[in-house]
Amino acid sequence: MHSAVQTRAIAHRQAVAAYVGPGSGAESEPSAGDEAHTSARDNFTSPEVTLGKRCHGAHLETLKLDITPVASHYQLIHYDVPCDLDAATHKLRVFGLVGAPAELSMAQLRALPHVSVPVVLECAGQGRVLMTRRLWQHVPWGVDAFGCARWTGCSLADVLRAAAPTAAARQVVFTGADLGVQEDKVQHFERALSLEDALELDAILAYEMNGAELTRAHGYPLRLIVPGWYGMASVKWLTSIELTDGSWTGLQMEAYAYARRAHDATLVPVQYLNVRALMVPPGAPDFFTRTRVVKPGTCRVEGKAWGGVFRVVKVEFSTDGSATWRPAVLNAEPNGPHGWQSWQFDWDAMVGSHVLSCRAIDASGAVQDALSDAQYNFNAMASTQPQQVYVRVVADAEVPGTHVDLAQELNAVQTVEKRGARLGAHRAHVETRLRGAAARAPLCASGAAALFKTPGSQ
Ligand SMILES: Nc1nc2c(c(=O)[nH]1)N[C@H]1C(S)=C(S)[C@@H](COP(=O)(O)O)O[C@H]1N2
Ligand SMILES: [Mo]
Repeated sequence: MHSAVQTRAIAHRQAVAAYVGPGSGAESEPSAGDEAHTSARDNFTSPEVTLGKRCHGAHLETLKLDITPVASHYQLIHYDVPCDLDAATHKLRVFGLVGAPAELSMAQLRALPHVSVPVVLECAGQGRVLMTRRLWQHVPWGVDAFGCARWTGCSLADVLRAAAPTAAARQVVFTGADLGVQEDKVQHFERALSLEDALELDAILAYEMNGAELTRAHGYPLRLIVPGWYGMASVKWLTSIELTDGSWTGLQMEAYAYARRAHDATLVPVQYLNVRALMVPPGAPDFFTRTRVVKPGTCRVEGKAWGGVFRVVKVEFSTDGSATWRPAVLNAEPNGPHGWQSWQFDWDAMVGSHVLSCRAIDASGAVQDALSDAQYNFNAMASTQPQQVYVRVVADAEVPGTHVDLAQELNAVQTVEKRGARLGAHRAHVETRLRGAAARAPLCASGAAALFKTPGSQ
């Protein structure tokens, strides 16, 4: 039996698949001369690099922990961090179609009953580098746009009920203090929920993260947390909540949307989290490429998985670049209704090169996407192509002084990149050939192709 929220999540998923999924008639590639997208996986633009440093990703190794430390939790900040906000004077304005408008101080919010729960937060741009065409101005996330912090605050539903929405109220608009320009228009960061979602998603008006006051970058002094939805719904530096008749629309409803083209009038705004598993890359990393070095023998690979408003029922592991899958072991219970499920897989690591991947399946039967060059939606949102971790297994991998020659992998990658750049317009053809080669070749070659396909995924 699905809850009302889960039923809406399934309807949303179906709407997305019908709009931008396979066979939907969506453009599979931008047309020639497209300025909005990169033309290859390795040509990062200056805005991407700048934003990628300001808005850092999580450290994948923290997937070992049940709770992501604040400094390792990803961050996404569209404009500037508003550094003039002060908890002593901050006010949350609740207005619009309500019987009892209010201006609530932090002291008043803290006096209300509170909840304190781990919540998986994930940016909708997660895994964008795995798409053939990235949106060139946005953060080029690997699979690192996630975190599971413990958020403490009062219930959004309690505050909304106290404000007494009128019969005409349909929608709740959340406004952040941060101000900037996007699509040539000055604006605050704003995002809306339907009134029923705002009442039923267990959303939190949060003032603490991992037991301490919010940091400025994460929304001090007050932010919204919407469990089970991609991160754009969780508005930071919250200054107001407006109830409307449902007619409000704003740029972040379009920017974070499944679209077929720029300024798409019939786009589907991004909502629910997709199912996903991630692993702690095992062994030790090469500083620059993040290629892993592991010693032979049993290697316990650990990770976390989440399914948004659905439980994770299965995690699968692949040691051959996601050609074949074997079941991983789920450990105990998830760390809360909105947290994540830990899992492990004992891999018999043999000397050589390998590409490790994992994927999750949720209680509604949803499974992650397969690796694909064709997958594309205009805003490059919500990719669930599996993480790929390139591993070289060598004897004495843990002994300082051991010589490890990763030139073979580097050369393979550089050759692939050079070929791609040289052939320009024939890129798709090259990639098709590489895919064919990867299917036929021994593990080493498929490993190199996988590295090329997933810069930053480790
Ligand atoms: N006011 C405001 N809220 C915001 C944003 C923002 O730029 N401004 N970014 C959103 C996006 S897209 C994401 S993914 C999450 C990131 O939250 P975090 O930085 O705390 O991880 O915040 C959301 N809330
Ligand atoms: Mo995001």
